[in-house]
Amino acid sequence: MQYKRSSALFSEAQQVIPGGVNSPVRAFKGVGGHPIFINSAKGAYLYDEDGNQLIDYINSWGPMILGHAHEPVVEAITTTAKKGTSFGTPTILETEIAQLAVSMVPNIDKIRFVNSGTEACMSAVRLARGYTSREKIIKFAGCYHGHSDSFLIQAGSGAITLGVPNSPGVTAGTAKDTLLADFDNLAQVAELFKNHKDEIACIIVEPVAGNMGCIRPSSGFLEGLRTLCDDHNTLLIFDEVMTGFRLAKGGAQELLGVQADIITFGKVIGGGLPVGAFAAREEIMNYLAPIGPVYQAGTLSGNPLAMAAGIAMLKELNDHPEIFKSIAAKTERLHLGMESVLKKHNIPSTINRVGSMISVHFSNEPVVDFASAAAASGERFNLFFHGLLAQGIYIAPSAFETWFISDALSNEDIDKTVRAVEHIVSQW
Ligand code: KE4
Repeated sequence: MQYKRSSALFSEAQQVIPGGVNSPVRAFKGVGGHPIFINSAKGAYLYDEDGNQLIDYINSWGPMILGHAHEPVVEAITTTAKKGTSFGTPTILETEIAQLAVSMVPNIDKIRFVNSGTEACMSAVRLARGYTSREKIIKFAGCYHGHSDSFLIQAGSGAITLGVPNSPGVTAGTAKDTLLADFDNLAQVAELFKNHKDEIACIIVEPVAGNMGCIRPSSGFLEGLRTLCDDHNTLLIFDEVMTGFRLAKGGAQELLGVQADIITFGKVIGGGLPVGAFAAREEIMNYLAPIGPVYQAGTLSGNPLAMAAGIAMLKELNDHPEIFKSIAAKTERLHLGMESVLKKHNIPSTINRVGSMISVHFSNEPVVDFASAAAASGERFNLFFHGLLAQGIYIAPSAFETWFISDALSNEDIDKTVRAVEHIVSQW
């Protein structure tokens, strides 16, 4: 396959957009080469500006769980758009999607809609700080909660010291209130509570990590966080921007059986339009303006066009819960197929999978946290990525991302992907 037009379009884009993209991971910096410009998409396939058809395993980084241009979602958007796209007033669509989300997700009474996962996580942390009157938060190395200052923090000298900024523009003042621990390491979290007694407003965690590849925590980790939070009157925030409405109707809380205090959403909940949300039991959510003291706002929050897309998406998932089993089975087929090929050719590799999230790591060691994810071979991943792209298969352009399976993928698409993997690794 050739991507000449994408290459030219990328040069043009870089003249007027920093790095030619509106989100860094799209620029292929991690894997080399240039990004692919997509013209349209339908079902499991992307159609790029060079006329190539690509099997899509990113699905806009999660939202397209039913495949691209899913008819009921498109219909909802086009019908609603004709009535106006945003009024800056309450609409019945907001109440409808809120009632639907509350009925699908355990342990929430109220939900506030925003415009991105970043906004949802940023607002959830402010709400936790306001509700507890505490300032510090705990996050985990390798977990990503969007680009709000409090999250762009890396471990200081030791893994559990005060955080330091990992981006210019983030101040030391902000960084000092973010504490870091290694994912899946309960002892480090207990140590942080010991060193910062009564200072910690919340722990924010991806209940299944998706930003260092896909990593399911060991059993007992999330339960341990729940206990530590209960013991210290700290709120537990599950960042379900990736896992919400993907791992199950009720997300990771339902699949893993652990309850958080605040849950954040994005991606699937918007049906492909810009929507984020955060939700909790009533006594916490009532701390939010206009009824409570914690301020949070947004011009386009809950706009009818995005709400209509989200309602169509959530209705499909709510009315057809068998979809979750279907996408998990497709992901298992992909996993077993790739695993048998990688083993046959003795390629040091490990595949992580939870539901319809999956990632391939070129390492003989299990990938259980950021350090083990980083220890895998980036060089082999880049060869793997470009080898698949050359055969019309589009996976995430970074070894630290997760693949997202859509229900539009057929067994033939999956088997073609496994054959393409064999074509690559048989030459290593
Ligand atoms: P957004 O602000 O990008 O909508 O959501 C931020 C976010 C929050 N929490 C989790 C667990 C997330 O994965 C994300 C965003 N995910 C990335 C993919 N790793 C989006 C892709 C991108 O940054 O372009």
